[in-house]
Amino acid sequence: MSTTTDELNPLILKNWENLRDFDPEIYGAIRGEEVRETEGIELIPSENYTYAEVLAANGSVFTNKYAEGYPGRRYYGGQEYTDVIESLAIQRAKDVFKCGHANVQPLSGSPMNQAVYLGFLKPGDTILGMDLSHGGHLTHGHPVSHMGKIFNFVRYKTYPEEEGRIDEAELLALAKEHKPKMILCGYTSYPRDIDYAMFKRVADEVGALTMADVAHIGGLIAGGVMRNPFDYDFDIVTTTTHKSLRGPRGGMILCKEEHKKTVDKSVFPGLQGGPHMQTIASIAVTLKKAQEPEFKEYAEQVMKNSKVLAQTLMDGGMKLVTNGTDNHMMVMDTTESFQIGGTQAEEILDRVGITTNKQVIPDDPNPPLKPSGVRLGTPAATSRGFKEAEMEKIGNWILEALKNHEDEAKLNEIKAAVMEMCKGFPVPGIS
Ligand code: DSN
Repeated sequence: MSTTTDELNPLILKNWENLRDFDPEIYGAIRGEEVRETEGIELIPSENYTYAEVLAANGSVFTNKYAEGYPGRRYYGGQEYTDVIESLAIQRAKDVFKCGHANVQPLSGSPMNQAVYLGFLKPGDTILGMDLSHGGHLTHGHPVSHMGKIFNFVRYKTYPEEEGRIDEAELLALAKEHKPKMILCGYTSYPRDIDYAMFKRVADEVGALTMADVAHIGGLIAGGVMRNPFDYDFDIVTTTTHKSLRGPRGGMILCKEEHKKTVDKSVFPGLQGGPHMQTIASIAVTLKKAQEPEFKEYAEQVMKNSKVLAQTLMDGGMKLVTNGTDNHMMVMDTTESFQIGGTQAEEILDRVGITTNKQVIPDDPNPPLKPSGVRLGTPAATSRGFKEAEMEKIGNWILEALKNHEDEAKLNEIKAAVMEMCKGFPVPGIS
């Protein structure tokens, strides 16, 4: 190959032409998804529109490469470029999250949490984590998750009517009774910030490790608009990279320097084989983006948008779990507000081009596939440039659609308005 490394490879466009010609069904679905993501409003709080640069890195030749091991000590040859990208990703993660070590190899959120438990604990050990209907994740010990079978999860709850407060005395009593090896905070459906100092106090009382799964709010911590668990001396922090951080689908385990060996051994060879180097290249790009001043502005706007959306919904009679939000997310109790279950509400909103996801509410009497609520969030909408004015419109469309869901003409009118507004806000890397 006679090109220099800073020249664009002229085959890039040809690759897409080849895909279109060879496999029109798959190509058509990719183009269809581009249209869907462009024409509708994306409010699933765990999704985002990644950067054009990340799409490029993620579709790169690093998908060809095996790189089991870590920079400087791999089990295959030909690592001069893989070592460059992984070392950069690690250093940038340490800088962004202000921590002693970062492992950037977890394939996504579930393996990242599994690697932590399996590395630091023995089967049967106790983990004190959040009740799942109050916002905990499947990997925080749901019986259907393998982790729930291997470890003994004990649950704490929130007070949803008191803004989702977690009671320190209750947490301490549970910790003293069950003597957990690890105390876990950080959630998948919790609209408030976390009192890491309180968790650390309780953990210190019983000699437990502290872990925060900040998958949802990693970007908001990176942008400096939410608390960073490392400022409270946490041991381990896990985050996915595709949510508020705006990167590729992946995961990272961040920790104190003293835990480096345990974490690295647990990810590889403990749990995984060859890391996905195309993802690691994209994570490095994402973390470079997170260090730019624009990312702080982005994180601030995510929070402002979330406040406006929550207030608009509450003003229109929607009951929100925890009665508001301190982060990018809110959970609507559509059953109590409008006697519409979460599944039906999600379908009604899909019908008008607003994508959300059904969600259990604390101590939900209904099962996860037919829950009482719907979860919303602002990271993706903010990435395409929506600000407060657009969020107010979206909040009102949600209310109108739910209140008039039997009126086809009204739903068509809202859908047309949604598409019209979206036309003015291109999606990064797509439109
Ligand atoms: N599935 C993710 C979410 O939607 O929150 C958590 O892993």
